[in-house]
Amino acid sequence: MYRTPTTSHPPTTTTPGTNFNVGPRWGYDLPHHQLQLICILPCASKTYTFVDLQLTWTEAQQFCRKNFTDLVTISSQEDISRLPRPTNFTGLAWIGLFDDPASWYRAMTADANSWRWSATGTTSPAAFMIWKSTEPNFKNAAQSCGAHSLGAFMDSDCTSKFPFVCFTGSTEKQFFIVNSPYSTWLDALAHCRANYTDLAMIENADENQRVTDVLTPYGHYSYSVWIGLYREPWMWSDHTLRSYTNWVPGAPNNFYTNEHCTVERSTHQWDDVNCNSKYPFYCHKDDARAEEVVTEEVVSSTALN
Ligand SMILES: [Ca+2]
Ligand SMILES: [Ca+2]
Repeated sequence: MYRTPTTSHPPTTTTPGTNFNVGPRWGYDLPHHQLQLICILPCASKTYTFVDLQLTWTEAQQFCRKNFTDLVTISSQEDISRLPRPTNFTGLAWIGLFDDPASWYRAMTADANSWRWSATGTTSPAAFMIWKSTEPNFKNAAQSCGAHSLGAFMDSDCTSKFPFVCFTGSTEKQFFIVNSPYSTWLDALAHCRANYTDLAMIENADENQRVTDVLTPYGHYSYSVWIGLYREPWMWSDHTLRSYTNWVPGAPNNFYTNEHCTVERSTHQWDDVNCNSKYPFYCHKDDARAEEVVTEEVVSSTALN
């Protein structure tokens, strides 16, 4: 069952690139990871702890989960103002934001930062993917839209302008190349939804071949064309997405092509770095969760008496 085009949620109002939100904004069912962001009163309060140990991001995550609740999650400037950075500490410190390649590198998983098809807003049950040899590489931390080139997938900057492939049908898809105008991924999506079903959704080798075939007569076989693959890079350690960010200008940039974890600088601004670097870190403890445990213990002791 594919979505039907909607006029109440125009897709072109969003800034493409990192943190754009294709799913619920345009009429899909709300993903489970966003349901977790809904705050039911009373909201959980958190306490923050600075841990002065030099650990990798994953080691820090394990430490926080064992001794607190998790690596810190930041949703607002107010959260930042509560971080207990030591006054004499000017170095880098891990926060809970990361872009785990295990979630998206040649994989289509249920994680919030993994690949989706625009037609459904979800991963494909078949999880079919066929990547070019050096892709996906999340170059410059700017490539979160999927293109098709030489019969295989690649990730590209969503603001690049390419021809694109739309489709109609569900059980038997038909694919159509749109040559003009070359469009950003979001504009291509809008065009496909207005005139066809959606951007091309490729779920098996046969469909991949048929997409390749529709490009060949138009001379675009060796060029990149947009397809309906996209993802929302970066998620928090608890696997949620948050709209608030506080990147330092120029970040994230995936400068060394292996920068998938986030540190806080002394200015409280964020940068993406190699997850295997070792830094101190912030943990948070969910106080409401602690109170729930206390409540359960009280009930248990009462029952025993
Ligand atoms: Ca790429
Ligand atoms: Ca960086």
